[in-house]
Amino acid sequence: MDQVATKPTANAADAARKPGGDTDRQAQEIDGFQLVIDALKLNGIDTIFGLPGIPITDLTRRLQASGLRVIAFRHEQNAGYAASIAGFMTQKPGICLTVSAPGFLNGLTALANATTNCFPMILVSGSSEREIVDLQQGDYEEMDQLAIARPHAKAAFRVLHAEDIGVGVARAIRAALSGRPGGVYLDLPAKLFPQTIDAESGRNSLIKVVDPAPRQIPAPDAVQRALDLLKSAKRPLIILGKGAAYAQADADIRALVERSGIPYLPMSMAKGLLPDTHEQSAAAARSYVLPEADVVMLIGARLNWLLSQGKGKTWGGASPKAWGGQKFIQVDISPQEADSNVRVDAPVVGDIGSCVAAMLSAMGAKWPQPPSEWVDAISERRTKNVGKMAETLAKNPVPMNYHSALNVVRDIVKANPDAILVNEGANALDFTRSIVDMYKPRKRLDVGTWGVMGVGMGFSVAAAVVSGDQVIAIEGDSAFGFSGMEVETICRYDLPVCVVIMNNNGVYRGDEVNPTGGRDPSPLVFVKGARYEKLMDAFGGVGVLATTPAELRNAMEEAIRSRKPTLINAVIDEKAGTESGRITSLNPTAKKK
Ligand code: ADP
Ligand code: TZD
Ligand code: MG
Repeated sequence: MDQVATKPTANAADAARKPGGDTDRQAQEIDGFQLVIDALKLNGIDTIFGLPGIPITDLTRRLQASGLRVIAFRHEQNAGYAASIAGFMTQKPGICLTVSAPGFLNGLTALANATTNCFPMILVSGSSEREIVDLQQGDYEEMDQLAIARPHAKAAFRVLHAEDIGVGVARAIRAALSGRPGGVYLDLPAKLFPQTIDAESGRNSLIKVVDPAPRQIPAPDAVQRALDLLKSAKRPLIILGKGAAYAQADADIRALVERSGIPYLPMSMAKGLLPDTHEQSAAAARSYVLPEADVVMLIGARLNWLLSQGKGKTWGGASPKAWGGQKFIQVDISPQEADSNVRVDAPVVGDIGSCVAAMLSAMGAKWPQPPSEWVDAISERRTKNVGKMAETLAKNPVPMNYHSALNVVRDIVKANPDAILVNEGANALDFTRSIVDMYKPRKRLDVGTWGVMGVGMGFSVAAAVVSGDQVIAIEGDSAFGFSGMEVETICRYDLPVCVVIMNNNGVYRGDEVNPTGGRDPSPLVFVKGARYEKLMDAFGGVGVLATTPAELRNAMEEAIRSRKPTLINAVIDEKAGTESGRITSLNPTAKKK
């Protein structure tokens, strides 16, 4: 947040000098619109994701006029997802700007998702007249937005007076970024924007947030307790989560893993924190290491459903809820996270950068390496599984299946390690995660903690805007449908996004039929052989139909060479997927295929 913003003085004066009024009085006043803009700029906010309308139309216009980048979407949910992932990538709160009631609600899903995923984001929504809303007298887009946002946000604020805008924006930024990051709601009623106050006191009311995410140094005894436990382990394991990716402590995290010699597992969005090809990666031996490990150090990863709550069969427990006997070290900024599912023997509370640095210095240069039986057993399984996967990937079935298509994506990402991979779907998600290696931190963005469909195009737009890097979005055909209209946004801003739709004609599979024999199709299938690539054509991008790995490869290479908005419709065998992908066990009465 330390970029120096343009002086509010100049902006206020510029605004007051706009055609229509040049009196001295106006020159000495500043309005709510300008104070919001100046407060954001003062805090280094340079990009806004949103969708205009009453009462924020003029705000979007004036934000752009003041030099901020305003990315306008076709649906607020996508703008919200864009803001949240921009927050994850940059450690600055992503800003989503919406209109009242329905626009606000459209953005709210993304706000709740940001809070769930610990992404820093601020949803700024215009709202209707308080007096009318509170008496329920039927205003245009009437809704008590603050009350509705509160349970879905880390914090929620409303600003009623222009002189409080500086405080409101500062509080929102601090709440989003400090401690465990999350989603914040900022309610700006319509009446706030045209309010004017004296320009000088307006300027003085703005706050440039100092140190919005203060370092939180772990207690030395907590660090020592963790290291003692780690040292005692016979079969230690490190699990890196997206909190570790967010922390941007990449070099120290790598040094910790390498100096300790301990095998590690990356959670989905932590892939690439160390290259997936790293010799200590145990990803290809996951089902072996989880039940076998005796001490597990979690760094920025929660023991939620994605890790089977730290117990049960996955961890070697005798029954679905039984503890597997592992001891856990948990490195996390939230002091309440430990013991949420199973006992944590060594919580280390602090920001990951400070925690990892403290561990490195307490470890010293000579750290006993884990027993070679453990490391060798993992490496043996890894080699076997990687070999098996290589055989599967080399097959060339007609039609393509997930493996033969993703083998191409795997090569393309290897050749373009700076490309950002966005990924959603069920089979399209799970196969991509396990097949496509990542080489650099924060390059894999996906459905996260909720497994939510619909993040695809919002994430893609934000990733391209924020980084300038090529984006590759691997999308299930169902997943794509949730945000597909944003291909227009991708074309409008001419973003280097290559969308690949793994088109298997449906949700999980495309071969389901209506059991009654009636005319309606199964709820799980779509129009067969849909031509998604024509959507991209419609807006001036490049659309390609790919029915073979060679066609897919050519189209992806051309997309990356040209950096043109591209949509590739990759035709996948409609019988290739499994119900719910890898999480069939969570699906009540799942059909066993
Ligand atoms: P994954 O889904 O990859 O397992 P989670 O979202 O479950 O990851 O966990 C991320 C954890 O990281 C959260 O518990 C959060 O409190 C923590 N976290 C986020 N940012 C930081 C940070 N800068 N320092 C320490 N912990 C962090
Ligand atoms: N709605 C939302 C917002 N999130 C969800 N996760 C779902 C519905 C349920 N769901 C999944 O969990 S995956 C999925 C849905 C609808 C789509 C799977 O189909 P796909 O991928 O075409 O995207 P595959 O490759 O066909 O499995
Ligand atoms: Mg599908």
